[in-house]
Amino acid sequence: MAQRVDKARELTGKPLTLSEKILYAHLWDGTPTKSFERGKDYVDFAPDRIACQDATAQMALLQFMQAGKSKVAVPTTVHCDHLIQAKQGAAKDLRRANETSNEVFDFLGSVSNKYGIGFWKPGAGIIHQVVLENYAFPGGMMIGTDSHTVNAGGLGMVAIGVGGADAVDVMAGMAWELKFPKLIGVKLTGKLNGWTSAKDVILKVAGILTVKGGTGAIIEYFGEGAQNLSCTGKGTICNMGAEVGATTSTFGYDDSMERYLRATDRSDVADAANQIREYLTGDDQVYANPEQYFDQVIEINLDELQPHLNGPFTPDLATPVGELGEKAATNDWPLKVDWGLIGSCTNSSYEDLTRAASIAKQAVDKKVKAKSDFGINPGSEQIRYTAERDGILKIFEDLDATIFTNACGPCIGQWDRSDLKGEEKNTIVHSFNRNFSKRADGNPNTHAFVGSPEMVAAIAISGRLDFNPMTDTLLNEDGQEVKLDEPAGIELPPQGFAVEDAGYVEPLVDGSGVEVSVSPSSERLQLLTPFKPIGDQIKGAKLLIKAFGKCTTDHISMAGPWLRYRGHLDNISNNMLIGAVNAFGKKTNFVKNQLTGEYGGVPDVARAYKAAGVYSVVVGDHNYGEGSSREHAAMEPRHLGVAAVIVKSFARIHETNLKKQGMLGLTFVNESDYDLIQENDTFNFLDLDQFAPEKPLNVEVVHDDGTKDVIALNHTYNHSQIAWFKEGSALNLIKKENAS
Ligand code: MIC
Ligand code: SF4
Repeated sequence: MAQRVDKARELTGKPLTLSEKILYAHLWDGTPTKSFERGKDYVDFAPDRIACQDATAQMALLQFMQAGKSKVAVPTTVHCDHLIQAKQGAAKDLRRANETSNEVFDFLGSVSNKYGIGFWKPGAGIIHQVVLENYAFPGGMMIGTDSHTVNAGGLGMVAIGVGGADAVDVMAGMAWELKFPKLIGVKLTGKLNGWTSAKDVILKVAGILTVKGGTGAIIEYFGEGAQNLSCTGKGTICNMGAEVGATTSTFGYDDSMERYLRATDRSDVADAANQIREYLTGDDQVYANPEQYFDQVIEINLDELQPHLNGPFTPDLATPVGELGEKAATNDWPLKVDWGLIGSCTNSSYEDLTRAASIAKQAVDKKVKAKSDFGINPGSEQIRYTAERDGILKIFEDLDATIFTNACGPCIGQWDRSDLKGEEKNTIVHSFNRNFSKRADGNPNTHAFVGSPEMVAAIAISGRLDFNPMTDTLLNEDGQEVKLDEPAGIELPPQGFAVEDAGYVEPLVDGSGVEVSVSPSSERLQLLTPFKPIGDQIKGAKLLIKAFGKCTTDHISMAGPWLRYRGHLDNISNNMLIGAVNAFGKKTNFVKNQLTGEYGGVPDVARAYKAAGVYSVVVGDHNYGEGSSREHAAMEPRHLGVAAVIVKSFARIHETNLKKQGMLGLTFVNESDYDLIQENDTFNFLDLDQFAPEKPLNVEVVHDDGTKDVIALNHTYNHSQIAWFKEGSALNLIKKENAS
């Protein structure tokens, strides 16, 4: 690393940020030979490892199985965490998940065993906590098939969320390509105090940058304030960097990371890191004059930072606690809070649980009954076991909390919420990272607010969204007014972490004899058939839907109950865009079939076009495909005959996913052309046969009355990505290359 970084410093002729050091140290070609232009050059990288979770691993591994390799080329792990529904508590829920998803877990387990992939069983924990505890290391680069892979930035990595097809490249021993990111520096001064926590740093950053402000950039945190944060706190901040669209976020190696590495039984890694300490953080000159070296700089004083609650429906709507009463009244958000949920990959560390428990304990001691229901998802079996040993879980249980499995649970809609009958308007608070409409419980009228675990605990105890624990009192069972003291947490367990069975299964050294079988009649798994190239003559394509407003991957391919079909492309395609609002009529899952004039669900109309041999086109607004890494959001439209997705702007991972699947992801040169698109439009691509990098494409849009508009569309395809389009998908190209 030292040698490569020194070379990069020489070539760029300037001091380096940590992000640049890690990027230049992981070039596919080894020692750097030239400097790259940020935001412009496509660069081939060689990540150190890969992590996949059960909901995305199915498609990733189904693709990998077609790549013709006998083993993964770099260390890879699969984590079973998304498919476990929270309902009655850990023991029962886990048993049920093992029954209902047995086929999928077996598939993932045997594919892992066959191809040399480490397998973390259901109940072992949430991918990003497990990765932080076991695999992340300062100065490393990893990719993962989940947008919150970025969590590992808390241990000084460049860790990036990708679609399964990207992971397949690296598993198959090929380079991984990324446009060299821009750099946003966040200087943290001061020290967190009182009710403010690491979560509030990212809630604040989200308010400043908004859901697309980090697109194409790495966010690098530095300054004395950064050093004052715990390692898992840094993980929280990096994790939620996904919510501003950032490629990833990272922090320089420091004492907090060393403490964490030693506490998680990795003193060897800490010792190795200590030997090249200066290479694992940004150069002093960079942090002294950040404006000269970053594309954008934000400064946050932790001494003054206020606790926030962000929401509802979007993670960047930041409101300081204390101002929520007024805002809720103006916007008609229900003040009564029904649930407080603590957990998810962003906030389920030992420290998080102890800080929240310090609030819960006060409620018990001061005889305050919690007004909302409480649910807790520990981040890993190691955290759960240790927290149980240290009496922390007992505190929550004394407050009648339900301890759910060490898994994603309600964060991804795996939540059987029994307190609501229909689609009642209601409010919940949680320590998760995303709060898109319908995400936790499928109810479009659930107003979800994101806060720190300790703030979630306080709000849930009070049962009111406008409760401000810093100033307000609560009435206890004896009718006395009591106040909650500031939270107090424990960074790392004083007696060390402990665990009996962490839930890890080591793969066979030689897995060639392992049989992987997929039943042709399975409704959950389906072997993939290669996509046929779309070709360069797209004429007469019909508008499928013009999506109005926010269209995240949750809108395109909803999670919750649909997680069931993540390994079966045809079945999961029945959820395609059913959450997107049609700009014509403003309804969801109700679009016009131009061939019949009748209205129907989006997947049905798409299937009708496909059956008639007609391509279709999806049109969307800004930051289309925000959120998840799930490539189903690209594979479904591809499978159902969508040739092009034309939007004002894309979220990074989704745009790449579309390219990988051999379809067109294009943006309006003039954003206002979005307004020209009408319900009965037909699209004729005029110059797709001249598809070339940096050359806009032109499409003729024919309206119902026969009038036409020719619209210019930008794209970011480079030569190799155009080759994917021509072959029908990136996978088709890999197969072809491996066969020759
Ligand atoms: C999410 O938080 O949205 C998920 C579920 O973890 C996704 C992955 C998926 O859809 O499987 C993500 O963040 O990438
Ligand atoms: Fe799981 Fe939620 Fe984290 Fe996604 S954000 S990995 S669903 S805990």
